[in-house]
Parts: sequence; structure tokens; C-alpha cells
Amino acid sequence: MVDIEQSVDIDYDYSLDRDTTTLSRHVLQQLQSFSPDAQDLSALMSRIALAGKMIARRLTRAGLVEDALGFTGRQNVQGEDVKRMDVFANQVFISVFKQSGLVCRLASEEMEEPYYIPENCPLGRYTLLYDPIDGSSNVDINLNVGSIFAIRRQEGEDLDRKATDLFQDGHKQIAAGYILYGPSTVLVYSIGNGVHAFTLDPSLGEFILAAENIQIPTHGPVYSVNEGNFWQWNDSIRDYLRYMHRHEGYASRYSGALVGDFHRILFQGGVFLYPGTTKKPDGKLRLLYETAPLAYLAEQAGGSASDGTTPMMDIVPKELHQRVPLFIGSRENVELVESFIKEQKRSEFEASHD
Ligand code: P6P
Repeated sequence: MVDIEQSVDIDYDYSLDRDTTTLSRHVLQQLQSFSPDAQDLSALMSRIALAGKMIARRLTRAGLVEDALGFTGRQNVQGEDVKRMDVFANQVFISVFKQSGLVCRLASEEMEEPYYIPENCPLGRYTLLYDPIDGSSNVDINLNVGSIFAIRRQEGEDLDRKATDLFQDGHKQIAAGYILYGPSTVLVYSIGNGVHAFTLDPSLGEFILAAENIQIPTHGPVYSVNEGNFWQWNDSIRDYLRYMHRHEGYASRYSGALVGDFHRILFQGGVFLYPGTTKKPDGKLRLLYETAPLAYLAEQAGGSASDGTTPMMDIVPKELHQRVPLFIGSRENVELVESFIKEQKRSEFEASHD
């Protein structure tokens, strides 16, 4: 048996090793295992990457492809106008898991009930929870949008199709991440061993490792919130915004797409907040496929996330499309917002007990 080291002079080529560190390889490297579970996770992430590539391809040509943009004329379970891209992306995630034997159920912002892939049920051991296009109002004006995903193990065969095993807290997520469709397409994910970012190389058609073990700065300058809702917030949030307006060192950034705003905070630090409003006391964002997956990433990256009082990862969903207020980002920035909320609760308590 000829030892390849002897026959070929192999200098370590960093760029070659980087370009071959695909997502599926990275998953197995992190787990240091080739067990069936590890192989499952690797395969799951590969299929999510394929979905990301297909959606990115459609988005880059959306202005040129007939009927790619605009509205379908229908509303989704959230009462939101459904864009053609929402429908396309929703279907892409279903299609990439067909004939996989991996995922039996998919739960999405765009579907009132989970979708069960016939050939994968009940043997499919995993559930994909996803927002296929987050920030879809940005699609028609060519601004960044994203896909958010989480993977949970399916517990039991769910023969009554009530998916009750999904109504558990965020610690039941075994993987979570997002795909950001921006100037480049970036996939950020964690399987519980840190947060890692991959950039799509269109010439290779592969997501290539770009950053490992990303850590959110403990404090950052950015606060990301729709200040147009100021009139609908309670006093604690208004007091927090006044604090931001009156202290040096803060900058307001808000894109209208959660994924892009979170991605900025992941790298630069700060806080994203979507508080409850008078019209939507529980806020606008959905727990199972938006805030819980991002909370998983935030905590893996040394940051934090809550609904203002309870850690997001501890919140138990009561129904599939449950909304929650969201405060997420750098630990110190989140704590500052929470301190305003705590102060208001304290003064309300004292007022009611005087
Ligand atoms: P508003 C997009 O519709 C979304 O779900 C998030 O991506 C985004 O952060 C938020 O809603 C924007 O909502 O009320 O500020 O337009």
C-alpha cells in the first residue's frame, strides 16, 4: 500500500481545506462522531443548505422571473398578505425533505397546521420549524430577507396529528439557525457547539465556512426597534427609548427584517426588541420558528434573549403560532431593557400596595 504522503509532496493548503469544509463536514467535525444521530444532523443541515441555495437563486432573479414577486392575493394564518416568494420558499423546504426519511413534520409561519410528508411518517424522527421568508416585505424592494429554522426531535408517532410534542420549551431544539439573503447568502447555525457562519460560493454551489464560534459582544451600540410603535408601548419601553435618545454611544438600526437586524447584532453587539403593543400585546414575532431559534443562537454565542422577564429558551408554547415579545442580543444591552421593565413592575406593585 503506497503511503500518499510519500508519493506526493502535500503542503497544507489552507484555502483547499477551507473550501472543502462544507456544512455537512463541519457538523461531523463538531460532533467528532459518525454515529447515526450525527449522520442525521449532517444530512438535515445539507438539505437546509440546499433549500437556502434554491431560495437565493430565485431571489437573485426575482425581478426577471415572471410571477416571482408581488402578492398572491391570499392571507396566511397570521392574517398577513402572502407574497409569491413566501409560497415558493415554503414549498422549497418541504420539497428538500421529501424522500429523506428524516423529517416527518414541517411547521411553518405559512401553514396553519404542520405538513406531514407521507413517505417520511411516522419513521421521520425530526421536525423542521421554519419561517421560510422572514421580512418578506423587503423582497419587492430588493432588501435583505432571511429564512429562520429550528430542528426538534419528534417525540412519539403523533398519529392524531396534534403535534403536542412541539409544545415544549426551546431547550428541545437540537439545531437552529438562519439563512440571510443579502449581498451574499450566509447560513448561520448551531447544533449546541457554538455558532458558525457559512458563505455561499455560487461558483461552487456550496456553503463554505466563514466564521466559527461567533461570540456576541457583551455590550454593543445598536438598538434595533420600530420606533413607529412608540405610541403603543408601555411606559417602561418608552423610558428605555428615551434613555437611548439621551445617552451617547448608541445607534438605531432597523431593516424591517429580523434576520438581518439580528445578524448585525450577532457581529457588532446591541439589542433587537419587538415589545408588545396595544394592538399586539404579545408582540408580532412567533415563538416556535422565529424567537426560539434565534434565542438558541444568541445563548450559544454568549448573548441572551427573553420576552422581557422570562428567558426565551424557557418559554413553553401553548399553540403553534404563539407570539411573544422579543428582547435579544448582547447580555448587557438586554439586561438594560429588562431593568426598565422590572422597574415599572416594581413601581406598579408598590402603587397597588400603598
Ligand atoms: P414591523 C417581518 O414581517 C417581521 O416578521 C420581522 O422580520 C421584522 O423584524 C418585523 O416583522 C417587522 O415588523 O411591525 O416593524 O414592520
